[in-house]
Amino acid sequence: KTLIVATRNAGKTREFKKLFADFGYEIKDLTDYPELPEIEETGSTFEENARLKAEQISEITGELVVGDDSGLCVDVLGGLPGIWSHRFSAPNPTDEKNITKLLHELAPTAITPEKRSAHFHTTLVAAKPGSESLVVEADWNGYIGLTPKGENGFGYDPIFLVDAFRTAAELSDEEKNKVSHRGKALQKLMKELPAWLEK
Ligand code: ITT
Repeated sequence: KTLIVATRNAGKTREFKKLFADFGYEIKDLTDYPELPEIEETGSTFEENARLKAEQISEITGELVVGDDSGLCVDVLGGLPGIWSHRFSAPNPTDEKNITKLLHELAPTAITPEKRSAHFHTTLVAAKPGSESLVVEADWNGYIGLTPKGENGFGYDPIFLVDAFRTAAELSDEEKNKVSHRGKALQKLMKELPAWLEK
């Protein structure tokens, strides 16, 4: 059984593979299908973008596909970068440039962590041909640190403080998956998937 994760983000795929390890699916992502077109993320919500990725790839391939749209929402920035998280430092975004831009935008806010509260969000959409998609979502609350720390994870993990001492990039994949937005959303998905697949 194959499950395609509609992503080109290697960090996401690694977390999916760990969590789905015991579920009996072979996990592929879009790097395994170079012939597939680039899906434009034209939605204005996480769910719309996750749907675009999952439903278009499922329609083309005829396979079971999961789309993940996720991002970091910073309270003092009114929820930004949010759905723009990947493209925050456009035109040529990298994780490092995104982090630098976010820390720069937060520089005028007071140093107390409460003022730098934030959450990661993930919406997952599972799609298969000929049926209504399945949608689950989850959040992970934390604070934005003052400097990047840690080598694990991806994206904004080095500045996402999960407690007073550690960033998300200082957690192992296993530790992160137990508590993260994606880990929690994937646990919900795995719970609901068997009944939905029967439909
Ligand atoms: P795909 O669309 O190919 O899946 P993407 O990276 O563009 O890859 P998104 O549009 O969902 O995916 O953007 C998500 C961005 O949010 C991602 O690039 C990171 O910058 C950030 N992000 C999401 N989950 C994260 C996590 O667990 N840790 C750190 N940053 C995360």
